[in-house]
Amino acid sequence: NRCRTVYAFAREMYPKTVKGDIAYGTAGFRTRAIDLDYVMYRMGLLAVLRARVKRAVIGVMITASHNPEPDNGVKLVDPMGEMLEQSWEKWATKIANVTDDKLEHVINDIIKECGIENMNDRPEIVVGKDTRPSSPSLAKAVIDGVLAMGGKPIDYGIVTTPQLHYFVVCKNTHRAYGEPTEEGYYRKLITAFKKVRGNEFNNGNYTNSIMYDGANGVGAKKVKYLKEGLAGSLNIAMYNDEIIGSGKLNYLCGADFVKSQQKFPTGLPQTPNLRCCSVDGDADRLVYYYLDENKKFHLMDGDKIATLIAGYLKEILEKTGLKLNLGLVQTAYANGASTDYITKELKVPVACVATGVKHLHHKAVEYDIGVYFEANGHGTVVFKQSAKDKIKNTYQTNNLSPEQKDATLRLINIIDIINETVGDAISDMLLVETILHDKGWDIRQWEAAYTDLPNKLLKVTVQDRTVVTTTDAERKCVTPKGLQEEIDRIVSKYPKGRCFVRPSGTEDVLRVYTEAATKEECDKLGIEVAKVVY
Ligand code: NG1
Ligand code: ZN
Repeated sequence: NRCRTVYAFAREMYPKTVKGDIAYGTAGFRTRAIDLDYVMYRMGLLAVLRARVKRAVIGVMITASHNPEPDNGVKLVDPMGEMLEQSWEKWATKIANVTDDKLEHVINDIIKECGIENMNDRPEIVVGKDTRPSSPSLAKAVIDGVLAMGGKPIDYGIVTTPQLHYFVVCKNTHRAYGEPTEEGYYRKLITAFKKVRGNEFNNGNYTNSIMYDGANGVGAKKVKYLKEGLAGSLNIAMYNDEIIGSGKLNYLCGADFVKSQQKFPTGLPQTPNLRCCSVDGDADRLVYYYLDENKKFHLMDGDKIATLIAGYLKEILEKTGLKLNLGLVQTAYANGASTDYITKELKVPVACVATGVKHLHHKAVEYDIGVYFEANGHGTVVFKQSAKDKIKNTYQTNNLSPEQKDATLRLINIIDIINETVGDAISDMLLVETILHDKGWDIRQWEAAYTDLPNKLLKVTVQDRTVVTTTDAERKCVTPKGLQEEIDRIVSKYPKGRCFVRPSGTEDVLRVYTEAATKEECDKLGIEVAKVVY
């Protein structure tokens, strides 16, 4: 009966209307919203199958993050907040592309291959969406899929991507990670933040006011609750909070605009030396920046955030006397100056992995405390359970000096400020503010740690981007034959030159990243390499 419902719904309400295939990539499915109805319905079906296999709650997030407003997308969230396991991406791609009359075959294949015997279980599927005007109808399609397959949809409405990951983890840990509600999320962050900050709201050169660019999206809607809860201890001045459907989502503002254009966003006051930050369309990326007296723009991107956090955690750990290993995970897009600084000055080990948060996350969990960030501002810190236990148990012992006790308590509260489940712009902002406050730094002192090498990211449209394959965390091309040798030859002409070429996982383009000693050389290097790959 159930099966009949599944296929009748598919044919009658969510027929596959698009001929071309789509692929479940680093960011799930992402394309024009008008082409996604049937994909959403089928992701609802798949989420229930995944939940039955894992015997756990699974999440479905509807968002296209920093993309323009007419786009949308969908990602599945695994039980501990991770991105969907890689081996299931093929099922997602298969179920999304099969014709309506073959849908039954694919579902039966999944059931058989994964040995699903609990087809009568009714697992919970938590569903969230961003503020795009297309999101409500797409969420309905997901929910219809969940219901048709016999799951129990829990609709959280409009939430940030990291909030949805948090809800999934709270539910699967039976609330050990926190309350699976929006209130629970804010309460956890606000309580921990206030405990660390204490009653001294300002400290040294640090002042407790920040300009916040909400990208006209969910990050603007949600920060209001935080703003109220933090009133006094941190003053958040909010900008770019247009009403839903304005068409302004991510337009000339938001973390992706600021990072990729290296420009000050529209809508914020251009007062010199104000500490500003931007989040992206689903509030999982964060960047900081300011304008100086000459209106020159200064960016503190994901690398700067990562080094600030890693350096600070190292200091705190030293104060506690705890022996825990700390590491930082970056991608090839991390500025070479940041990697140099963190290895040589801070002496924290650095690993480089392929683009995509799942790769960073998986590497970071190898450390007791793993900090991971993409240069674009997406990242977080993860703690091994054993490390958390050690920190808490140490705090209970009686042989700590007052300084050790203080540092250990600080670390305990900092863990609660962090959303370990996935990169979270709001939680990351509270962490950065906590560190700057403790150090008594203004944004210029933070910036002074190291100077970014001039860098450039180019997109090159080619006939078939899959002809380019890479190795060594995407830093070297394997095919086409001879390409890497040619790149090496060009790069060797430029002082401090670095360059790599890789196919994008989210757009039909090749990306060419370059770094060099001066801006002019960096641009020239980019153009030379782009000509070779074109
Ligand atoms: P692709 O399109 O594979 O380069 C982009 C970002 C990633 C990551 C994913 C997922 C760059 C250069 N690439 O990947 O860092 O955020 O989107 O959203 O920023
Ligand atoms: Zn995002």
